[in-house]
Order: sequence, then structure tokens, then C-alpha cells
Amino acid sequence: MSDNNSYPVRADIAQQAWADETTYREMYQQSVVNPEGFWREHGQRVDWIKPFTRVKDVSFDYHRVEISWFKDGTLNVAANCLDRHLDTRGDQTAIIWEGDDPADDKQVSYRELHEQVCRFANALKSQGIRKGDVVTIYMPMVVEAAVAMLACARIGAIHSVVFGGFSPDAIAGRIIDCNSKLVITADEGVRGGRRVALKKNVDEALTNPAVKTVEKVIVFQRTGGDVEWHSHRDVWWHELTQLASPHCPAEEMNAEDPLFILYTSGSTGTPKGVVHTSGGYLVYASMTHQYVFDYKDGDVYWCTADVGWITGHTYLIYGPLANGGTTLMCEGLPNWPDSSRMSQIVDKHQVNILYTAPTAIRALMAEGNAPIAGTNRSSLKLLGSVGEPINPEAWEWYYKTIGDERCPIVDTWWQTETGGIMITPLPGATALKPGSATRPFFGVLPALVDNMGNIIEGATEGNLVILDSWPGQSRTVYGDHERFVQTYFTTFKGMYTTGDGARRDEDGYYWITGRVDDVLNVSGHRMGTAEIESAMVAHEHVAEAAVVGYPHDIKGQGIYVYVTLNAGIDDSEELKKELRQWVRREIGPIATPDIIQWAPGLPKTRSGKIMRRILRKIAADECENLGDTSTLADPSVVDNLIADRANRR
Ligand code: 6R9
Repeated sequence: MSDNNSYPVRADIAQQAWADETTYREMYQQSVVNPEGFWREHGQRVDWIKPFTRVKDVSFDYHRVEISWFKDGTLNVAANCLDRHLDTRGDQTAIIWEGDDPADDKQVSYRELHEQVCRFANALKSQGIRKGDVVTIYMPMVVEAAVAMLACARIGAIHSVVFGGFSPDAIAGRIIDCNSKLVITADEGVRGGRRVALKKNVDEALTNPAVKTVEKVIVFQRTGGDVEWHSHRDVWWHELTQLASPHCPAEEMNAEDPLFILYTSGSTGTPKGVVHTSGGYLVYASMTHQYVFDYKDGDVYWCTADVGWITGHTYLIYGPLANGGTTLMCEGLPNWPDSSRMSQIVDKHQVNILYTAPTAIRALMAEGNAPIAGTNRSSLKLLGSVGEPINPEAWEWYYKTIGDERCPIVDTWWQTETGGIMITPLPGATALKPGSATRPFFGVLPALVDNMGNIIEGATEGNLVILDSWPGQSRTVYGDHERFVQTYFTTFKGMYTTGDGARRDEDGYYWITGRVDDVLNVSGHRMGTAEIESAMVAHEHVAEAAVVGYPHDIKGQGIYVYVTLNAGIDDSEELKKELRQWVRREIGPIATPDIIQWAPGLPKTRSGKIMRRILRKIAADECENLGDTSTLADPSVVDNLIADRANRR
């Protein structure tokens, strides 16, 4: 095996895993040679009300992009996650909840979760919600967030979860885009010992005059903190569910009925409402969860992602619950009250599988090994990573220190749009190379293309595309199919464009090199440079702004903003502070700029396009090697920026 060091599959793991190397090769082969047959068989892993006869109806031709799976079958996703387990595992723990305060935890069995979901589903109906309505969920990491999602699925309402760290403006934008009729929130969230004013943010979002569709707000009482009450609109979760019946039939849904909308950033415009449907999504979520994490009955599985992200949808809720698993949900931060917290939780709940992000791993690594010395983590058997490329140093530390050189690491590459994991090792099948997401999952056909869209073979580097559909793929952008087509199917004709670059080595392993477009990845969170720029220029003193990413030790990428002020406005440290606060308020804390540099002028082409390539180089401290600058309208602008760079912080 070439390319850095590699870790062979341990024989004892291969022996008992769902897939060893031979099984992987056979199944993968079958899945790409005969996808219809493969998915006809594996489509049976979920319970259908009316079985499907059609498997795959797909066109990646940009004239008529259509993606359907199992399209004449019907099912209910919530019934698959709950009802079908009641006979065999009703008393098994479905969700272990760990509070922000380490003294707070609870376990919810499948039977209890089923009852809570049925009650809340009836509560939603009592507020006028019907099949096809959109419900916005803005919740902290409490069991009720899962209950809310599953209750929507039960009655056929489409949920749109908005991350609890987003601002009132961001909530409003998402509500307006999908015309949601109802918002579910909590009085306050709790994270790292601090309270987060969720209800207040919703109140503020709803004052936006363009929000016209929201009729009701259901408020879960998490802290009992003071909230403003609008009695024509606001209703308490506990009052509604007390009155509600614990019996609620699951709505029969078509495989292609939408299950949820999730907003994600792209290189241009406002965030897109990525739509996932019911049948294919669930088949893919459950199958990847089983094989990638080698999930076995009785395993305790912990995914640290927030429900506000796709990872929280697929691998905190839908995948594990569809498989009858025990999933741990943590309200707090992985490093609070101190950096041993994550390992403390592993020991306390005897976690077997831990799925987290490189940024969390790097933050722990920066603390050294001392804080985790008192924990033993002996329950762990598998580690996972997601959200951004994991650098080999962080990989090795995760492997050696957290996993005691005992646990394989699955570095899983995928996206909001892909619904589930696409490129990943399987623990019983794949020799690991630190930093490589390795090989495709069943049914996934990755390829590399040059900038002209020609497929390039062998060991090489290029744009990562996917050549054919898989059941978990997003079907459209909510309300704007044309944008879906434009974004994913026109850059390279007949293929799904991922927006990522990748290298493939001699062993056929993929190494994701990061985004090739103007999307930032800050602590594993996707952010469009255009969104941050438009927030910036909304400030009265800002004439123009350009945002780029730069290498950051912990976050992977940091946010670097070049700001041109309006004539007559003096720059100052206070103004920098104010602009940082401004972006936090406009978008949310995750979009806070790390570095602001005053830019009396921005490097532009003669046609007025900002040359981000140059700005990225300056931000990364690579000023010696700026590349071709011949198209610059005014080269002195660049010299000035480089000279000023010393004062950037
Ligand atoms: C699941 C999720 C997607 C973008 C994706 C890529 C980056 C995710 C990665 C990874 C390298 C991995 N990304 N996992 N890069 N290795 N294992 O994160 O979805 O929030 O939509 O982000 O994240 O750049 O295009 P999402």
C-alpha cells in the first residue's frame, strides 16, 4: 500500500463486521453493475405500506433533471423509526439524553418515544397542521426536537429545522422561503452553562413584515425563563400534549413525498432549501448507518452533530432509529465544563461508536492529553469523522489518544445534498489511510473531471462528481427546481457536481481537498461568502466587502473579511468590533469574522470582478506567489493590501 502510512483491517473486526473486504467488493460491484437489482433487494430494509415495483427513475440530463426512487411505493418514516420496533424492542432505550449540566440525563425507550411522538403529532393536528404543510423547528438539543421532527413525519408535514445558533433574520429568511405555517421552539436553550434566547429570536423573526404564513408558535419549556407571550399565536408544548391523545395513525406517504427541507449555503445567493423525500432517503440513511458504523443490536451510538445540520438529521435521528438503535443526544458542548467532557460522556454511557467533527478533535488535541487521562474510553470500538477534511495529525491523535489504537476511524465524506454518507471506509473492509475518505459506498459512482468536464482516470486530481443517482440524493431545491439544475447539473453535463475537489491515489482512494467554489467550511459548518458579504454591506458604514477563507488551526478555515468603508468614515478598532457584532446579529455567531482588514480598494478585473484568488493568497500569507495578476485593473491596490497586512488583526 502506498501513500503515507496505512492501517490494515484488523482480522477480528473483519470477521464479525457486516462487510469484510470480499463482501464489500461483491456488493459494490453488484450495486454499480445492476443498481436496479441491488436497490430492489435493499429497498426491503424498510417497511412499506404498499410495496414499490419501480426502483429507479433518474435523468441527470440538464434539460430534464428528474430523480425518483421507489416511486410507486408508500410508507411512513416515523412508523419505520418507531412502531415497527415496539414488538421486539419497546423497552429498549431509543434516545439517551445528556444535558448541558453533567448531572442531567435521561433515557427514553422506544415505547415512550412512540407515545410522545403520537401525542405531539395530534397536537400539531390540533393547530391545523396537515399533510404537506411546512413546519419550522428552531429547537435546542432536547429529546423534544426529535419528537417534533418525527411527529411531522408521522402526519406527513414537512419539517424545516433551523440551527439554534442562527439569528432572527436567518430564521425569517427560511420561513419566508418555504411558507411555513407553524414554528416549534423552546423558551431558552442551554449550552456551555449559558442560556440562549430561542423564543425571543423567533418573536423577532416574526416581526419581519414579509413573514405572512406563520399562524402558531409552539413553545417547549426548557428552562422556565421569562418569555414574551402573544396569546393569539403562542401555545405551550406541555399544555397541548397533555390534552392530546396518545394514539395517532401514521399517514400513508408516497416514497417521493418530501420528508424535510434543510437550508444550506452555496456559492451564490441566499441559502438553498434542499429537499429530501421519504423512501429513498430512509433506505439510504439506515443502510449507511448500519454498514459504515458497523452498527449492531445493543450498541450505544453517539453522533455529536446538532439536529440543525444534515448530520443531525440522518445520523442522530433517522438512520439510528430506523435501525432500532440507541442514539445519544447531547445538549451541551464537547469541551464544557472542561475538555474531558466528551470522554466523560463516553465512559458514563458506555458509548461504543463516536461520530464527531475534525474541529472538535483539533480543539481537544490543542489541550494535550492531560484532560482525558482520567477517562478510559474502553467501551469505544469505532470512531467517525465528518464535516471537513481531517488532517493526518488530528487523525493520528484521534486514533491513538481517543481510540487507544483499538478503534478504526471512518472518515465519511458527504453533503447536505447527498442525504447520507458517500465516500467512506467500512471498518471490516477498508485499510485506513489518515486523511483519506477512501472508497465509495454501495451504489455511489464517484469520478474526477478536469475543468472542461472530461473524466480523468487513474491517480490524479480534479473536480469530484458523481455519475449516477443513489437513493438518498436530494430531489430539488424547494420552490426552485431550476436553481437545483443550475447548481448541480450544468457545470459538468450529465453529472452531479459536488463543489469539492479531490485527489485519487494509486489504490483508488479518494482524498477530498476541499471546496472548489466560494463556499467556506468553518468548524465543519458551510457558509457562503456571498451571505457574509451581503450582511457586511448592510452596515451603514460599509461600501464594499470581500470574504475569503484562510487556514485556521482549530476551525479548519477562518473567516477573513476585506472591508472598504464609505468615504469620510474613519477606521478604528471599535468599528472592527462593531462589524463583528453586526455579522453575528445578522447571521449568527458561527459567521463571526475572525479577521477584518481595511481595504481602501479591492483587487478587481477590468470588468469589475473581485479577484478572490488574490485575496485568498494575501489572507493565507502567501504573498510571494500571487499567480497571474495581469488582468488587474489597478495593481497598486494589491501592493497596498500586502503592505497593510501587518495591521490586519
Ligand atoms: C455532511 C456535511 C458538505 C461539505 C462537503 C465538503 C465538506 C464533509 C467531509 C468533507 C472532507 C470529509 N466535507 N465531510 N470534506 N472530508 N469527510 O458536512 O454536509 O454541511 O452540507 O457540508 O463539507 O466540502 O462538500 P454539509
